[in-house]
Amino acid sequence: MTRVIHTGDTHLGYAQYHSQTRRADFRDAFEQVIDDAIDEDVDAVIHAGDLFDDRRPELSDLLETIRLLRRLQGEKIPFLAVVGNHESTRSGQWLDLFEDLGLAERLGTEPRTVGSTAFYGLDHVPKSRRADLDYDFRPHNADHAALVAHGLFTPFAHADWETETVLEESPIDFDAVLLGDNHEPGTETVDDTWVTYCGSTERASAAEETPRGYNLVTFDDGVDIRRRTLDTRPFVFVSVSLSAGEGAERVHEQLRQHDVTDAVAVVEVTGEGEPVAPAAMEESLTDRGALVARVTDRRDRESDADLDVSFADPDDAVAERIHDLGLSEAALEVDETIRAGETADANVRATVEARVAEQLDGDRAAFQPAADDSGQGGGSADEADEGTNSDGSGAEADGHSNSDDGSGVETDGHSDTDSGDADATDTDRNENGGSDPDDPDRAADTQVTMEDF
Ligand SMILES: [Mn+2]
Repeated sequence: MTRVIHTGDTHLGYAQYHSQTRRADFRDAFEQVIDDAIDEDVDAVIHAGDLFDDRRPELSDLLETIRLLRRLQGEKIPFLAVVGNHESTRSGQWLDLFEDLGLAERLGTEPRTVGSTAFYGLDHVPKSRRADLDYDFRPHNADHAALVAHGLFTPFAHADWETETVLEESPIDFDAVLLGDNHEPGTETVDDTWVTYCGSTERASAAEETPRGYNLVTFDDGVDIRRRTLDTRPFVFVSVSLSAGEGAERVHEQLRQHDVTDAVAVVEVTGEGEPVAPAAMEESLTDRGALVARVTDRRDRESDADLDVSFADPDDAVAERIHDLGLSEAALEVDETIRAGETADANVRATVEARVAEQLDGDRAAFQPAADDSGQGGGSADEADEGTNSDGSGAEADGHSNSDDGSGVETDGHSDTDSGDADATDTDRNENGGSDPDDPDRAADTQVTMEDF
């Protein structure tokens, strides 16, 4: 028998809403998983990728991660993981550093047997390179086998990677596939194999309304997958529909009915009525003790459809528009160097020249315009899913969270043999909340992180 915790998408280091408290929340959620692993004395902690939110975690995030992994190490609980799209770098993987320190093991094509189960790993691989994958997993002698992978797999929402293909092409007969990337938990079977997303451990976007948690997976006669929820930062979701003649006072009245103390308050205003000033409402919510408040007036869109900018976070808005432009990877990098980079002004010209020259030499694909993936961004899931999944049972994967794979910028085509270069487009951002999946604001899942091409 083998009993493991299956977690993933912990996004350590994510200062959501530019809040250091939120950064600590992500750390705390992961620490709860570690606490439970030790309390339950599981045989291993399996991490399905996106340990870090960013490929450049800060030193404090690294130190905290080492501290937490060391707690597992002290209890002789192995930490087995794959690399997600958020944390993947071209120069090597953080996971290799932790492996070198004896704090983690990177799963791959060789079996890693824990008890009666052999575990294998498949890092996130950009779409453009999946055709070349040979799924060449080596044989094992265990009773059971499980694949740990990071990506958007069928039959879950927003899938762009066929689970059937992986299972068919793999020489191993897997009992279960333990997944990360889609932040919405869910469990299904594909060709008699259990396929499950554990979901994120903290809300990496306001679209992640259901409770956060992880899976407790037991391999015995069969595979038993149980969901455990985590005690995370409260999010208060309020939708106010105004009638003609109503305005800010009505919104305030509705908001006063909610306890927002220490919560992230996510408010949307719909319907008719008079204009409201989101900033004033956000201020009143934070005055009442909310950690963060985000108010979105959905009615703006109808009259101003071309201008899908939410001033809740201008950086995200700019990033989203740039994503929509469908620029090549090289162009995005030039933009990053000039606009938002850490390069001193005096060095911008030289830096841009050097990087473009480098790409001309080795990475011509970087000059391909991004494919048009507008229309796939954000939550294209059924709005109805949101309601049906609100019990957090995990049976549904409505996955508003992690939908845009940034396919437009995957033509990176460089020769790095390490799998899992992060896509240029980030996948799971939506700080503006709301429940309309087609709303461009909601599609602001696409935070473009251009630091590192
Ligand atoms: Mn993720």
